[in-house]
Amino acid sequence: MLYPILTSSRTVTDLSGIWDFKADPGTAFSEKWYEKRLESPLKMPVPASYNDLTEDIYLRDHYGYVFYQRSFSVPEFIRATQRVVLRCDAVTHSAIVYINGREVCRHKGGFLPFEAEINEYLTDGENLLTIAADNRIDYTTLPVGNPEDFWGSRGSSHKVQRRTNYPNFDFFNYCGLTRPVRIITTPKSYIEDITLVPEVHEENGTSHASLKYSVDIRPASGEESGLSCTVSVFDRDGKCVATAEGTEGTLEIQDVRLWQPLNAYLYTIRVKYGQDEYDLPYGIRTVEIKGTQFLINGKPFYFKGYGKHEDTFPHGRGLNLPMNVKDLSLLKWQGANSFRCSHYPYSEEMMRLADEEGFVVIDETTAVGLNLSFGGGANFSGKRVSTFEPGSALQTFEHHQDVIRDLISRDKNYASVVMWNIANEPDGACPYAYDYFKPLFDLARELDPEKRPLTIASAQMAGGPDTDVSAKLSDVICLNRYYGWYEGGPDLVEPAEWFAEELREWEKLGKPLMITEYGADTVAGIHNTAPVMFTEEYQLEYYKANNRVLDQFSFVVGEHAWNFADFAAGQGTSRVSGNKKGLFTRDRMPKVAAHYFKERWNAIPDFGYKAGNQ
Ligand code: BDP
Repeated sequence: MLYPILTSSRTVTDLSGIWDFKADPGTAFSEKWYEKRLESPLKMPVPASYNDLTEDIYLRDHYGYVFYQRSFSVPEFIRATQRVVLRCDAVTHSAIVYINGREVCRHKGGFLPFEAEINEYLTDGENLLTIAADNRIDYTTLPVGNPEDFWGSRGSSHKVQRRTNYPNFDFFNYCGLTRPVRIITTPKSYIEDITLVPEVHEENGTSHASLKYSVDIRPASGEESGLSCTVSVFDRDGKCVATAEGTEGTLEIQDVRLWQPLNAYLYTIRVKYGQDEYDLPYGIRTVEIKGTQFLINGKPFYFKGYGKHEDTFPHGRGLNLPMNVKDLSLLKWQGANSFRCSHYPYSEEMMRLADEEGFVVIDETTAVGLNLSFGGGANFSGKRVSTFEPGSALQTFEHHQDVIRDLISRDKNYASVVMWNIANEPDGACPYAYDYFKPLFDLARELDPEKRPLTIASAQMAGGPDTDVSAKLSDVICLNRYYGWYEGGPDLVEPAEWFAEELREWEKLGKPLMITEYGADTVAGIHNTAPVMFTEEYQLEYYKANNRVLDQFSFVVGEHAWNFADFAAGQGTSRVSGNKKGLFTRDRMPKVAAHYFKERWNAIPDFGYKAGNQ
């Protein structure tokens, strides 16, 4: 799906601003709230999560629908001649859109965009736009939630209401219209999508790129033939370096300037079809796995960086452009070169920024919480269930396919994206895990025009290569490991030995491996002369001990610390106002270990770090 931009043929109207808002007490649909102006609404900004924007604990933890409403007009001359489209970049976790009381579309999944043509819904003058957003998560949604009270049934009815917002994952279930809502116009015959696949050849010390392209066009009726399609490539100085005719073909770029980590170079791919025109910023680079190496542009890359979250105060998971810029600035300051979109696709604004700034990205689906084995698997009134057993309670497979489809469709052209993560910490040791994941890996491989590497971020409880399904499926083994925290903390010596022992097992597979999570909760400002858990000193010693292990193994191609910054999580006895594993606080101040990583990462080159892995 194309990102909405202004071009000579397209307009974009951003509906960001203050909208009317009201939480559904359970009667909104029977009272048809979408047909009229909301009564006594709150004022709510879009984009943002609503949860932290009032002082009401019940709204913060509201579980169910909320209604957002505003009005807008589209001039008659535009409606008459152009295709008018409503695009929602993210509504958590599912949406029903109404215009003037009529249902326009529904969408499931809170982190990917959807759009609908709305010409036929529009009238002269003001139109009433209502978006009902539902934050409920269960065993059919991604992420996965516990529809019932997982933790027991004590408590008053008020408490139960609050407790029902209980995700099966460790981040706060922020909701709402978290990314922009826009009205886009295109000509009636229009460019639906663009797909590019680069191939780079070296000749006499210079690189040449063959860029295969295909343009997905939608002619208006009567214009099925006759409209021409032209694709041109412009360099950064605006010089046209290649051009081709037709909806499919190859563009030859001589002496190509490659997109490199932290040294990005973006061409502009200009597509013209009939009256429609679209400009796609595009970096040319290659990604390949060779033995235990992860090659970018043919050179062995070492991942330095973090698993992140889209999480700020008070936006929640709402788009926060200043913080996106600040975060990438902090990563650069530390000598980091990459991050993982844990645990859902990030905003398109962040992806475009990563492309522009040269950050290497592991792009992730919303598949988190796919593990029903916690607590002995007794989630179902005491009955043991196997997470992926066909017919068991987890029914995410079809939605998982949709998420993979939509994620790859949205992000396939980003140079920054070098790998797709199909799931975070699923029940990888479940005997049915292979049957669940194999078709998903096949689907992703088929859909990705670039055939990037695929992975799963594996949990410790999935075990080693003999039990963890990722040993069979992942192109790069990605491990989330907490040796010295959940495993063996507060000891840091023996857990490091266990870590090394485990890596020796994975090494036998002959695949590259990176650590996608390791960390220790650390409350900023808590210090001790001895490294005691939760102090900044413990976090520092924890990372030193683990990094000593990572440095011993040449097949280890990267380290992503968990987490970049402290973030909000569900309430519980092990979370002190959120997860405190950040190397930065939630307002982005460095803990002691952030300075240590700055020194470490600035000394580690982006390429060729592991001498034994050349
Ligand atoms: C891992 C999860 C991550 C959690 C982290 C933690 O992938 O989402 O936040 O543990 O416990 O299991 O901090």
